[in-house]
Amino acid sequence: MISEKINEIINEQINKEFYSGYLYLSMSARLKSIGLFGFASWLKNQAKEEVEHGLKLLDYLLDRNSFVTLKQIKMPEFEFNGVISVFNEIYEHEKCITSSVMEIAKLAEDECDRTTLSFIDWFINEQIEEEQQVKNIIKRLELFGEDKASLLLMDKELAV
Ligand code: OFO
Repeated sequence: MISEKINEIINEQINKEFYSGYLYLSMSARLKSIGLFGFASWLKNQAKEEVEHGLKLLDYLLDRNSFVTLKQIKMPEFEFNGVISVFNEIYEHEKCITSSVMEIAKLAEDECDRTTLSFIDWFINEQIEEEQQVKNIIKRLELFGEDKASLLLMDKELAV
């Protein structure tokens, strides 16, 4: 069994992952409503991945005979000021998630909990990949600014 502190921080992380899913789903809905179907489907897919991350953490707690406490998921908040602003918000959000994953790793290290440390490694690598993916989208959006033809081309590319 893992310590109470690790149990608690992982329960918090489950909530953050589900919140991420909720946030990306609401962004996806907003983008779909303005006709950016590719961006919307990419985000909907990200939302599903976030739920998978939450479930992965939940299963870990159960596999370690620990307690799962599902907390209230807050209402997703974001300002819609165009596509770049959405992706900048996602990038900032992912950086916060990376910090909280790092906090789990730090706590596991302090407690010499090698099982949690090795488990959380997958999340650290996933965060590197996700931050990079979002940064790459931002770089390209910045490149063509307000050009609608390029935006629609990218929308087509991102469709999943
Ligand atoms: Fe956005 O990644 Fe989950 O952890």
